[in-house]
Amino acid sequence: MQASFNEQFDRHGAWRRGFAQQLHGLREWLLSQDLLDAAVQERLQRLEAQVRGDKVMVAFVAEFSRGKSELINAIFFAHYGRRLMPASAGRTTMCPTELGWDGELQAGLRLLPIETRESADSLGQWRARADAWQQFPIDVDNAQQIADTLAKVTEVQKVTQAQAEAWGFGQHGAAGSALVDDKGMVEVPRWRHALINMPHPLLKQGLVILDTPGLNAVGAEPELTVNLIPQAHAVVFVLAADTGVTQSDLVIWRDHVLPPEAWPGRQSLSDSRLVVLNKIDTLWDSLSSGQEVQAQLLRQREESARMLSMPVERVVPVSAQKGLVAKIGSDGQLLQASGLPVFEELLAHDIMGQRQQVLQAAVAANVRQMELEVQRVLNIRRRDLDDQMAELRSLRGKNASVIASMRRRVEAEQQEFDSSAAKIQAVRTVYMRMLRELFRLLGSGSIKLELAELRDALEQRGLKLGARKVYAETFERLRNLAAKAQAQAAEIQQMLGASFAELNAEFGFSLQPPANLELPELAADLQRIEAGYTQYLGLGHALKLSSEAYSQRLIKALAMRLRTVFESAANDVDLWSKAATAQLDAQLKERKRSFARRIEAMDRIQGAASGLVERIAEIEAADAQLTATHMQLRKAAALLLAPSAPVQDTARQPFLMVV
Ligand SMILES: Nc1nc2c(ncn2[C@@H]2O[C@H](COP(=O)(O)OP(=O)(O)OP(=O)(O)O)[C@@H](O)[C@H]2O)c(=O)[nH]1
Ligand SMILES: [Mg+2]
Repeated sequence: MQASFNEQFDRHGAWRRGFAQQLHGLREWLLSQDLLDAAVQERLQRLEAQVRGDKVMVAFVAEFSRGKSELINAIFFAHYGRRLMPASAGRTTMCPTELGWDGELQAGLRLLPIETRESADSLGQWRARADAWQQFPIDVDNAQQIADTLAKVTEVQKVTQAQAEAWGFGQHGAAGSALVDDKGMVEVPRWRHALINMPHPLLKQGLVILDTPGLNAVGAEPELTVNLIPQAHAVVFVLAADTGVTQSDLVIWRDHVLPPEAWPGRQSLSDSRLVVLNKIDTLWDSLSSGQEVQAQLLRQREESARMLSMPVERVVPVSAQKGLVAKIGSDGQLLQASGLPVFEELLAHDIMGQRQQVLQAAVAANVRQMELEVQRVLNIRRRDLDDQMAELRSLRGKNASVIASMRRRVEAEQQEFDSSAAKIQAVRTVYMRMLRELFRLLGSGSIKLELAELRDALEQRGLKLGARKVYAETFERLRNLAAKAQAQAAEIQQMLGASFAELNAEFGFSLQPPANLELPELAADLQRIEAGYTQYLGLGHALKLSSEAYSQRLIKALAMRLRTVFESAANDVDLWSKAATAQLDAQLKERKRSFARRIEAMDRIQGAASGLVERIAEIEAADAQLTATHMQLRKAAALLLAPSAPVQDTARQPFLMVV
């Protein structure tokens, strides 16, 4: 029970690795059968990369001092026998802190100085510049050294109010307006963002944990509130039993945890949000009976659930501190009382369930498509064998001159076929032109263009009361852009459909009209982003928006997010396009091969009387082989599509061994 989160995550990791291995095996096999065309290859590679490199982000968000960092210590780092992430009374974690593992880098802490806020570049852009970060190596076997290093995330510095404002802290400072000292100085965080790279088993498997500081610091980093938190797979919101749900808890919940509207395309929100009612040990009062404490706890859970509009089962009572102590001291009873195991179980179940669902959906769609694509080639091969067989049978008992004339006929056919290449080339040229236009629509240039007006509006000095309107118009235009891209896709599809029909009629190909190219994710994502950002343009943020640097960061963060979304649509287009045109290549190749075989067969038959019989036997064998290949393909696809697909043992061996 104790390692439930770890165990579940481990199982998920094994599942993914097994899956990736199976996909890899399938690819090798297809290659050996000469069935791996560009489209299938691309599809499998993407799927493999998605399954292997899958990251899962869990964000801990709450008002300061609710115990976020302590909870992270208790869940992930108890085996170090001490507290690793700094957790103490008052404000502690001063900058957003991401924990993960990147094997390319050394274990260590990287810190981005707060001064980088003077530039309008987004956090995403800074991530790519290694030299902007200060690096501190950590010794993974030395808990004390790790704790000492991680203490840096609590560092602050005093600056003038003007400076604090330039960095986006408004007149709040990092620690509330009360902290302007008698010299007029404000305390602000020393760092803007921290990245901890640690070879923890869970982090190695793709888990990323995001610890955040209390309210003001969260609000000051648009990237965090508009990109990182909304994209986290799970958000843990922490309340403290000794304070109950305060006004500022509610503000954070409403502004940063609870997305403004139901998110299209996602399962219900409550599945990805967990509320922790922490510090329940403060209720373990020696004067009250156990029953009284339980009753009070239940009341508090119900009250919290009501205020946050969450089901009460998703408000989990926990004592992070006692959980940590219990794990370190191997005190089973205290651990149960801390509620930590129940929470870990829920968290693991949520995250893994969600990720597995997403991955399985991707796998299902791609494997089915791949199977169809491969089947198509197999069908062509089969038809070709049938034709060859008919041709050979018609030659039975015929004399040499009949065979020679047949050979000439095949050669003539071959020449005629070569001329189809020019026609196909013409189709390709038109197609490429149309495709380029589609990629242009989805490219970063056109997003930049659509954002120009909003950028202008936000970059003006002073209060930006008109920003909301410009914002709505901008999204209207972005939606139009998406619609245009969709229309262009439909046009391409039509063009290909018509050209394929012509090629089929003229040259006897069996080109299938390409599947519909739909970009439903694009529209849904746009809607999500629009809803997610609206709040930052409201009156509540008017003051913050009057800071030029803040506005610039906001628009950069928005542009970055939009680019990702449009890029992902462009990727879909790319895959679709490869699938459509790979058919052309495959059929040309098969046809060329078929001509060569037919001519070779005629030569053999002319050379020796036994040639015909031999050739017919060969074709029969090839036909049987084809049937076997088809069966293997179906088996492999079925295996990949099975809901609980690869278990560790079978995953170790290439799937074909099973056949
Ligand atoms: N009694 C009790 N104290 C706790 C518990 N969890 C955390 N604390 C204490 O609460 C204080 C704040 O904990 P942190 O983990 O630093 O809180 P945080 O939410 O990370 O706060 P910031 O980093 O400032 O945003 C520390 O002194 C912890 O020891 C708990 O379950 N019970
Ligand atoms: Mg903290």
